Amino acid sequence: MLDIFRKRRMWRRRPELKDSYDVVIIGGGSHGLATAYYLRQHGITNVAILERNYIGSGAAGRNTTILRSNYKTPEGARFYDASVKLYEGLSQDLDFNVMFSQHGHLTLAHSDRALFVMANRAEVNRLAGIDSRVIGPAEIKELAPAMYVGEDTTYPILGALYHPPGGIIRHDAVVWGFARGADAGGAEIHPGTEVLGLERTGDRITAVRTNRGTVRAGTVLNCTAGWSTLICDMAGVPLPITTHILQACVTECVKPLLDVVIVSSQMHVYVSQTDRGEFLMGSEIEPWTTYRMQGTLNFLQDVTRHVLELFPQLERARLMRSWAGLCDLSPDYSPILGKTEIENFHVSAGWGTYGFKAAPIVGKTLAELTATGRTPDLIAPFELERFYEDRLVSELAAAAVSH
Ligand code: PYC
Repeated sequence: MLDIFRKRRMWRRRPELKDSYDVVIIGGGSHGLATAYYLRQHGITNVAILERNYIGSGAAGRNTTILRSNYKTPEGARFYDASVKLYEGLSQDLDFNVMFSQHGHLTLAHSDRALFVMANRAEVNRLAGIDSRVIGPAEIKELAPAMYVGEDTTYPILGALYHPPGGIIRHDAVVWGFARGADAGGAEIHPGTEVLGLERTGDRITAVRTNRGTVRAGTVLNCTAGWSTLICDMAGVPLPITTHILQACVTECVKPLLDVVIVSSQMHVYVSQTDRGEFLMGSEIEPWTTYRMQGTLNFLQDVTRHVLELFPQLERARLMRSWAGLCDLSPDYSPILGKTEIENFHVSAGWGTYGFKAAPIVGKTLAELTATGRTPDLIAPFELERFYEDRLVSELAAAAVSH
């Protein structure tokens, strides 16, 4: 092969599956790939990432690309803040441009009650050292001059929670960057490799059965988001998770109008403008449970109605694409991250609509747990065990998606 083509390959071709790995990661999305990447920092390189489809084909490729850390609980805020900080340095770490546009995030308040909740969130955020504050309509207008902030609307804007470090990022660049870094560190990426079963002896998983053969594993990590309950069922570990869809869509490209992320819980919308110029918008999580990633007309009608109240100038813009992603919802809307009752089987699950934001910090902390056997302090509040000990970390209503 010519050198020029060899250099341009992002990662090695899929090799044959070996009989055994130190770590088998199920799920080739942002969490699985990030974990493989950070495992290398602990000298663990005999790693296989098993992906049923192509890498990034699940939630990593079907999200809204929003990053932020203005969460409701101190545990959540600290955790997502660590993630945003890793994202800030990720292009440099990976030597690959992940196109993080950190241009700020506004959560609109349309009632006194909403303003009170925002003020509360700002306090929690600031105590964790996170830049987050309540602002009034004049400052909102300065930050988003194209948005309609008149009082003659269904939901007049009284203020907003302003979070300057929030922004958007290229989701596929994150997937490709982590995949390239993981591959360079020796991890094997196996797309088209479906997990069919887990072999368990006592408190250990001994092997992973796949459509390409059975592999023995020192540690198994379940990073399959929307499908995490199915994989955990194979291990005999029930998860308190239900899987739903969240839909989003983009318009055709229009001239630059918006360079902050706009979110409204009351209108159930979030809107941003991509680097290409599309308006990316989404609405609330669908209430029914499903693994079918199929969109609905109702969603398109609702989301466009609300977005047009904020951006009437988009009236003639055409919709180009829509998609639905799986969201694995836990009872308190915080993740289920770390150890399970099986000593060599750890999970990254229960993300709801927050998973993509957490990819680097999940990778770093899961890698540390795998390498040392100790749960890092940052993720201790998110252990599965909390549901048996009544230690919930409620992130209910920390987003505009009805959860
Ligand atoms: O939590 O920022 C968020 C979000 C946006 C869309 C879905 N979740």
